[in-house]
Amino acid sequence: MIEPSVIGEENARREAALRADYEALGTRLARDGIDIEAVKAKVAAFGIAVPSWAAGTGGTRFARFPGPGEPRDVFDKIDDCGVVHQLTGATPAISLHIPWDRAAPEDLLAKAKENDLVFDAVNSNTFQDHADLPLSFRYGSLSHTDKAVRDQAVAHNIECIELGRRIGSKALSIWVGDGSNFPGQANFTRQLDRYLDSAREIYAALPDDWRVFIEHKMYEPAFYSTVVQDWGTSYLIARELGDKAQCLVDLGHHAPNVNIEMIVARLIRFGKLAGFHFNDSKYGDDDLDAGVIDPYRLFLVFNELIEAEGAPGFDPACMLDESHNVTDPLESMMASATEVVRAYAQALLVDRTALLAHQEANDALMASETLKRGFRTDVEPILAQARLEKGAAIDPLATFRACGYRARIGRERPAVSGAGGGIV
Ligand code: LRH
Ligand code: MN
Repeated sequence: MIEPSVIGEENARREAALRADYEALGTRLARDGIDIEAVKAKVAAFGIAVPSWAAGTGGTRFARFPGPGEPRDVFDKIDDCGVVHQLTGATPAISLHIPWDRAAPEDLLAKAKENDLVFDAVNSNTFQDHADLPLSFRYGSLSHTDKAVRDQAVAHNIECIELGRRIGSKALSIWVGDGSNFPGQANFTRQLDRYLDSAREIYAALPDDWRVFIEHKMYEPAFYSTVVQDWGTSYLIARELGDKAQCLVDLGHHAPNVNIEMIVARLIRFGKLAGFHFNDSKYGDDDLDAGVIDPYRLFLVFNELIEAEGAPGFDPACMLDESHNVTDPLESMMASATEVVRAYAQALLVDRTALLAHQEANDALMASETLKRGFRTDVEPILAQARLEKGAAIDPLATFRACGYRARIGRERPAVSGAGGGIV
């Protein structure tokens, strides 16, 4: 963790300016009939989960360029994610990936407690071969033609549920890369039915209070067809499995220009929205920092979430899923978490009564302007005030750079080479 006095010193230098900005924004919002304290309270209560696998430098199939202080193991990753939460106050949970993060549950719990973190969904991994598993997932996993490989993949997912149960997780997140690269290589229907058979076995192993998240993705690593390729397939699978199965939306898993906020509205309407892997993208599954390419899209997703707040069973899991190839991974996670909270805060400011009236009156421009008014509002004083009141940093990035954490772990942890490519 970071020395609290360092955060105190950095905050002390910024508090007067923040107070002035917060008061000015409060006055402006009050003119719109909005109580800034009420918005701040909701922002303060909002938290997202960070992915353990994004604590280290990410890569592409071409290369990975690790920096100083790369995490050596899951415990370093939890320490690093602890710092992100300490400075942003907005990332109280960490999502693990197995087998990358396999460790004794009691050790994981102790390290998480040390960092004031809890565990969110557990991610299974049947898109890589495991050193301790005899069969290969080269031609798929849950949908593989060979029952023995499917059984191996099912057993791995059940192992993830067991570990997750012992560390307090309440969800299993399943993304499989299963698909094909050649027309004719796979029978689409037989392949999906094999996937469904496997998924039913996993579903049957879920504790009563758990959920299973089905994550769709258009392509990669398969480049012709993907078994769980789009939200429609994911929805059909979740409906086939049962009430504990829902659909996870990774923002980068769609073709460019797909209307993701409408997919979100559909999944909410039918009670099947599991939650999100937030990131941003311009072309493919770029896993860029949330809000860096299209912050308005992120805002529009949150606009749908606010519309649905209070709906029965509506409990979307908000997580980041990114690959930080050219930035300090912790700085990127802090900036991304802040952009997600910013989109939430801006969506809270939308005058929903006016919006509905404009929609019902087909006043397209005023409906758009009503949304934009929320998006155009600089909510930074609310975010910073919420952080300050939580003992976090008014300016997380500046405080991170001032505290010397990167240099410290750079000294403590051995340098690693960037052998080969790969996302982690
Ligand atoms: C697949 C994915 C999935 C994770 C992986 C690290 O692209 O989004 O959520 O398992 O990234
Ligand atoms: Mn994802």
